[in-house]
Amino acid sequence: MNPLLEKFNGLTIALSKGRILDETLPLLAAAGIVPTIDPHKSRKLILPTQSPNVRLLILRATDVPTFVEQGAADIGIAGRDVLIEAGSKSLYEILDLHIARCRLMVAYPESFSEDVSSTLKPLKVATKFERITRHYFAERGRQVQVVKLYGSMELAPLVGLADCIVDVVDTGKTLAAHGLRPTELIMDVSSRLIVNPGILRMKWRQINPIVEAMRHAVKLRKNELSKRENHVDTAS
Ligand code: PRT
Ligand code: MG
Repeated sequence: MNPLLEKFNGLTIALSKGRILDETLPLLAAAGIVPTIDPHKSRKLILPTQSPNVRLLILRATDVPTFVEQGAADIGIAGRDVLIEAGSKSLYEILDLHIARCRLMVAYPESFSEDVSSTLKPLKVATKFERITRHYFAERGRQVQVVKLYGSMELAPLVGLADCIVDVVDTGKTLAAHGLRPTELIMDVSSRLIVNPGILRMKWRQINPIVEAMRHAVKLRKNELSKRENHVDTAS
């Protein structure tokens, strides 16, 4: 039998590959969870750790809520943008990790004229955050036509596919490089540790020490960062 199909009785943690992963690994290490295979070098999607009772799943960010909700993973880490877009009512956000911070914003081409936005015609918005976008504009009484994309949103206004975009912004360089200006903040985003409440009750003794160790590591990291910021302030 394929050993990967054998039942695993320990703790399974769903991680987002990509940019969140680098900042996640030190926080996990602080909780004593260290993969025995380098996730950046391996093609494996299930990674063992130094603890035989803990394994990691390396997933596409948008799939993390599904794995945790369905109980295929016990806990998970994903951006707030992804979690709110998933809209799951059965996930519990247990800790803000303060990593992979960014903002979800509406961005228009620099040449976009206000007159167009004030017409009764629906605003065409390109985004992968379909639910959040509909909710945001509906709350403001603005009719929209959402163009669902899976990436490179900034291209849409340049080729006439949309009037504006809703996307995650960090430095703003990607938007600027495409002549787009972020104008409206929808939400601040950071990555969160999520659990399935039923599993949290069942596996409390395993999960709680990990959460507390990560909480402590997040606090230390925040203190370290603000010390550095203060140092830059006083030096300048
Ligand atoms: O790429 P893929 O489609 O597989 O998945 P993904 O885009 O969801 O994964 P990934 O790894 O790109 O992002 C995962 C999570 O990281 C997001 O859900 C956010 O919570 C968080 N995050 C933090 C970001 C950024 N910062 C960010 N800058 N996600 C994406 N970006 C993009 C941004 O949209 C822009 O296109 O990075 C580009 C550069 O940003 P600027 O503003 O610094 O130029
Ligand atoms: Mg991406």
